[in-house]
Amino acid sequence: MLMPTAFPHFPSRSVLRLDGLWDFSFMEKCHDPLKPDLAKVTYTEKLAVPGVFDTMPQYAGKRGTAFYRTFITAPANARMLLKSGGLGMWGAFFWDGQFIGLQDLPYSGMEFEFNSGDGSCHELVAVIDNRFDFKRQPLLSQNYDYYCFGGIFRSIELHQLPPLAIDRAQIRTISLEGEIQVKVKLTGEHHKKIDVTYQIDDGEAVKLSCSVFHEIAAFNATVPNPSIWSTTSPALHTIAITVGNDTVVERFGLRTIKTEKGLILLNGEPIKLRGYCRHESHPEFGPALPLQVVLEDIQLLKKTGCNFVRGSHYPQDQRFLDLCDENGILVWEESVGWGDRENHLLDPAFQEAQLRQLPWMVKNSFNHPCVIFWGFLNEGDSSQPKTRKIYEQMIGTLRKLDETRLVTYASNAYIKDFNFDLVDVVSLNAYPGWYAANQETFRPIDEIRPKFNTFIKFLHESGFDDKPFIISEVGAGAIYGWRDRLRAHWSEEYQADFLDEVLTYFNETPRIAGIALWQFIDCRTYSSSRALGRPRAFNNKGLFDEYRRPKLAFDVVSKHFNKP
Ligand code: ADA
Repeated sequence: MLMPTAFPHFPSRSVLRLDGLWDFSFMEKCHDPLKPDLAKVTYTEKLAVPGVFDTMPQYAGKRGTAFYRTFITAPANARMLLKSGGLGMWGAFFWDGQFIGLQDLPYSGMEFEFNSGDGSCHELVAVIDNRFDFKRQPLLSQNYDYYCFGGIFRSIELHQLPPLAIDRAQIRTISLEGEIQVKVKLTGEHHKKIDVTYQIDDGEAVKLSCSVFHEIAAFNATVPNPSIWSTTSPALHTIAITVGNDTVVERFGLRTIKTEKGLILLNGEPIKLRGYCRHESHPEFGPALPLQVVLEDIQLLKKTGCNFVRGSHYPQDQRFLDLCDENGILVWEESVGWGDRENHLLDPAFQEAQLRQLPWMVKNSFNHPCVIFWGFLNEGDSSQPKTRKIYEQMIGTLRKLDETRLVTYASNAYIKDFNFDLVDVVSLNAYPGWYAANQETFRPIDEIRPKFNTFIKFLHESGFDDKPFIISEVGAGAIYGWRDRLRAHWSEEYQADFLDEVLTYFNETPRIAGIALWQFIDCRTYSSSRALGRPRAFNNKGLFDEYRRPKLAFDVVSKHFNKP
């Protein structure tokens, strides 16, 4: 089989990739971006898709409504599917002036089906809004410690669908010896029984007749020459599935992920997770990273000996996950949420949007062997009993969508957290030695061990010894190039000393199953007065700066992470 480079791949369909230059117009005060008067928009220039407009010289830092337009040739009255990989902060699509889809979940890959209508030349407009407005966009807020960019972050594709089409196929590992379960989700016209043909890698094509239940055709199969996926040997397999005139090629890995007695087991073997939280961010491209930058990040991650990335704080770019699959990097993927307090957590619109993110995230990333954790609600108000219900709902939804992965959330409620009993893995964000509890402490680094030791004691006393514990954030800021003989806060020296202590402690403490240092690269953040605590309006706790230049701590972290 000719090997595609991106998955899922639909070789039998007509697929238009819409990346390129689109006509562009910007309006600061569009009253209702869901009902724009498109006839009145004058397109004055061209902008790149994918791309963000609010780092471009003319629109830098601006908030408002952007109109992106392109023209497409498509047959009349055809069944079409628009696949948009992710945008921000809010978007709506119009086809020949008619509304076809709302992409209101930032960073989530979403899909919209519609009919192409009359004629063959069509206008596609994406209306993108990057204004903070809780009513329109309850998932993002100006308080979040990362810049909320405006634009089309990831590729857009247009598929022409046959009357019976394959949505996705989910592959589950039943045994590491190569037994898999395949669930093919169908859309369109189908009978209760359908003929399916599949081929795994270069094996023989197999034909079978399958019952369809709730639009899903399920069957078991055996990988002819199975190889297990692991961090040291990330073997991948492909399966091509044909139903009617539609074929999908999915890539997967044979691996299991479980917990036992406080340990994380990959393929039945304990593994200690060593890595970073990573933002998809760049001063010029925002989250619309060129593939070269994504690849550069992968190479830097590997260079420091990391085997784990927490994809903070949103559903990930599929190209990054593909590369993690290929390079044996484990991933925690999470939905959007950041430090939301009780008033947000109890708000019905916020909750609805929170829950609606999960099926998209799971659908898009299900077949990536690299993804081992589903996460949500970073630093939500988990010490408030009233918020427990939304935690239960998020976890319940995730488990229902995917019983094969572990569920967790990053807590900063420390020993006051109310919801640890619900998760598979307890994850704690804490900044001892940086945001010092006692500002008079002469050596703040001395706060690190007691802080985590107290937490480990709390877990023991709460009866959570069986749950793995990972440090999901810890870090110290360092401004690239700022060197200081006194090794003070913000210097590269302080960060290097800090991470040396954190990782010495981590390596010595078997109770800690993993660590995600905050953070991999510096990322742009607040433009408000909150930036007073964020010099340069960047979160400067990266091991690399925003241009991926290593700080002093690079050697320290590499030394610890590369220890056998
Ligand atoms: C948090 C948060 C991160 C970042 C970090 C920090 O706990 O989850 O996004 O803001 O703190 O740098 O303080």
